[in-house]
Amino acid sequence: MNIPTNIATLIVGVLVTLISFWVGQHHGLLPVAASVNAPLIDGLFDTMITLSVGLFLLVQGALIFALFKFRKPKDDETDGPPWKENLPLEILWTGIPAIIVLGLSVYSFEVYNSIGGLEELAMQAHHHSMKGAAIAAPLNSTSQSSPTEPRLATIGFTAPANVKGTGVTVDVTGLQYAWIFNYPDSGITSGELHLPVGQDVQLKIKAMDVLHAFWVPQFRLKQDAIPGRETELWFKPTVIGTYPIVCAELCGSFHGAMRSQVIIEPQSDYDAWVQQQLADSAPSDHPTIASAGQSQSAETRLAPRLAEMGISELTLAQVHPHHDG
Ligand SMILES: [Cu+2]
Repeated sequence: MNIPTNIATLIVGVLVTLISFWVGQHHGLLPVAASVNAPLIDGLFDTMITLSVGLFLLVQGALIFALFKFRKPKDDETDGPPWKENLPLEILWTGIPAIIVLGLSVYSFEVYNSIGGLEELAMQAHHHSMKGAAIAAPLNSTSQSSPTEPRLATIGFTAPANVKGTGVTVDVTGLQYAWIFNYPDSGITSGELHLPVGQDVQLKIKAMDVLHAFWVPQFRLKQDAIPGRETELWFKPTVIGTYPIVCAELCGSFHGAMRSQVIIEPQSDYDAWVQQQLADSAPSDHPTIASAGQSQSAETRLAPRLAEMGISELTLAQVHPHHDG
């Protein structure tokens, strides 16, 4: 048997291709793309949908076609002709999947690299090599995780091209069962993440207790929060709006309730929010506590707000980087 090459096959091929491309562009399965990373992920996803639809139509079409075409005629008890092998067909159905898988591997690796996925690995390699070097040269042990370290550049890793991580830095802490956001520049601690639109953002993610995962579907970003190890995310929010922050790692009985939200707003609104937060947490707001003087800790000031969130002062003392001593 040869591979069929007639006009009907050609038409079917063109149709399958057109349908696949159409579905790949119009599946509507993804939420709004709200970060610079999102179009990259979506391009990969659309490509995979296109290929999957094409393969699905081909395989199911061949099955249904064979059902009718090779149906056993009534009262026909004879067997079909025996087939031993079909080399062209076997080359085709091995070669095409191999090319698809290889192409998707290279493509997805490129996307992963563009959104800074490899940067994390480079950091770890760097940290490990620095730990080794620190024994011989203690002065080096203080320089830790700058993406512009020459050592990283020489092995081909640089900060992701589309995000520099220079705009807003936020310390993110996951704990059973909440997210806490600390802005080291202003000292603000919040239960929801506010960010100005169009600014490069760097999140430094930690976990207090067990594994969690920081996930914003609209950013197409997900990063593990790991006890004892800091992970990072870089992105730039591009669309104003309020999006869910979801814990994407089963972390205990109330994992499903471990949600917060990220508010992407114009710079002026963001600045106003920062001012409001600073005013809210000012010592004068809590006269009984304020009488303790200027030396009061951030934990003490923030305690009333966090009590509302169901987070204990003890927990906060562990989370907040500005605790005494
Ligand atoms: Cu969790």
